[in-house]
Amino acid sequence: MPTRNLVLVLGDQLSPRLSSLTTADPSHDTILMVEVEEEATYVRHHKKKIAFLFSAMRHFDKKLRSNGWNVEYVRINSRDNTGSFTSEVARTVERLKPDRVLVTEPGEWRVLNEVNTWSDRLDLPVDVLEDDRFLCSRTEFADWAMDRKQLRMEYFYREMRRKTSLLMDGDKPEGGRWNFDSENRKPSRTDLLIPSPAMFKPDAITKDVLKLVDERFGDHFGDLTPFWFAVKSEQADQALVHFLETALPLFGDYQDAMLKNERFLYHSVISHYINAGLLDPLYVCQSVEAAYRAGRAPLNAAEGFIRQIIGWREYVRGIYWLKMPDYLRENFFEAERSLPTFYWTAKTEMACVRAAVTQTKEEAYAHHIQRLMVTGNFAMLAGVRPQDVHEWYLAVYADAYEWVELPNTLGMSQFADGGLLGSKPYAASGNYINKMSDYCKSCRYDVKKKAGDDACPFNPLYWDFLVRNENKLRGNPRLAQVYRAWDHMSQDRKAAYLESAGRFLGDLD
Ligand code: FAD
Ligand code: DLZ
Ligand code: SF4
Repeated sequence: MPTRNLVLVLGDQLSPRLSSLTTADPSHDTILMVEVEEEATYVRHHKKKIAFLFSAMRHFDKKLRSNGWNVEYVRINSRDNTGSFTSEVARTVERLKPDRVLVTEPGEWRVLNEVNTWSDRLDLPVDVLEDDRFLCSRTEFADWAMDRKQLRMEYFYREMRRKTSLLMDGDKPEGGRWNFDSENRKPSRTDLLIPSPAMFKPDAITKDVLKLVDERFGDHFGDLTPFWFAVKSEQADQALVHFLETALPLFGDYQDAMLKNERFLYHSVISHYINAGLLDPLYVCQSVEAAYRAGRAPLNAAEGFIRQIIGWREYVRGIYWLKMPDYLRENFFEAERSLPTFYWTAKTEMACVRAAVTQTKEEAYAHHIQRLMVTGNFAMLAGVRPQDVHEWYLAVYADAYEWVELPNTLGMSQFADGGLLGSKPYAASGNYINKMSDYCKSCRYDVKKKAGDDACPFNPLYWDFLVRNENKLRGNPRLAQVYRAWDHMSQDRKAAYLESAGRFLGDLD
């Protein structure tokens, strides 16, 4: 039967309720899924991330077929594979001669830009449908942002609570407050019983993919095995249930904590499932609310978790589409240092950075505070070019797509947008890391020392960063106290800080 619509389903669109799939008709339309070199290498993604996506795509293909869809699935090692979305769509159009191409809008500006050229190139209508897996559409966010001087997440989040009715008590927030974050900053404790995320054994499809990724992308960063990610929605559901039962109750309390021997703490480790389409974000939040209503989790945990998804996740996506493509070039501090090699090798004496990079290499995962306050904080203090930092984060995490990674990295962690996302840079000395983790106990540096060869590098770098960027930051009211502290410091102390920082940065080069 001739194909009426050719429906392109991308690797992060593995959801049965995807707008392109609900618009299409299995009796007339053909689905196209392609594993392409260009997507795996435009940044050299972590091996585990490529394996996760290819395996999840292959499982989704199987499910679509069993539901009666006609699927054209092009494997990465297929002889005819031309290596990019554009060339593969063109090749399939040539062969199947559909009336039109349907695609749910891609998550990345880069890909959407490409898709927008297809109608002319192929001489065919190309329909780009809204991605309604997000709760806030791009236009809705743009309307919210219009005429606002400051785009603060907290106010956006309240709108999303009202819109979704999550944790609402009539028109009031459940528990009388919108935000319970003040209860969510407990430091780490080593005497807690900490669960681990649900882990799954690779099946035959995944084993094939692991072999393939090893052969083809063996020189990319990261360990391929042990591989324990869910690769189909039923498993991702199990991972969610496991989180609700074992970790959610303490998620809030220890959200900002870090422990040397606990990589996941009470985090859900489901962002890569949500972002690829294996879990629906609203369903996840409703499940968390149900756990709270049933008395299985406290309000500070449920609210803190739901805020991450309907607040931060939706908000950063809104910012991304509002500000792209210029956002990619932002560099408020004019930072120009290249990313230090230890971001790839973990060969550094800083125990906190070593732990975060080692874990990233082994798991393609680090939790939020490691990303923000360890690797992100260090890069900003050291003056690394934000675009280098962005490419690293995009490549190394299994959950990374530009729409979510870029605002988090460039905006939240590097302050490269000059304060669109946050009212002050997330800059911190070793004291913060020491308070929230047990890393410093086994570090060769001394977190209490302010300057000198043994001093924790975060200490002098913190002041060096503030002094280096004084003209851009002194006017920030949230930093007034910090600059006052600098002003009151003795000349000797100031010189010791700056000299230590200079020596450390010189050695970095
Ligand atoms: P949990 O701590 O259990 O949080 C629950 C869920 O909330 C997550 O699964 C995620 O879906 C959502 N969430 C939490 N924080 C954020 C946030 N700031 N932005 C968007 N969603 C959030 N998240 C990504 O999904 N992809 C990225 O590429 C990414 N890059 C980041 C880069 C930097 C520099 C920073 C500071 C943060 C980044 N984040 C990113 C946000 C956050 O670190 C991850 O979502 C989180 O660590 C994923 O682990 P988890 O599933 O255990 O999350
Ligand atoms: C990240 C990724 C990788 C590594 N490979 C593929 C692929 O081969 N085929 C595919 O459809 N998608 C892949 N992806 C996800 C895409 O990069 C993602 O869909 C776009 O960036 C749009 O968000
Ligand atoms: Fe990190 Fe400094 Fe602590 Fe070492 S002493 S772990 S470098 S914060």
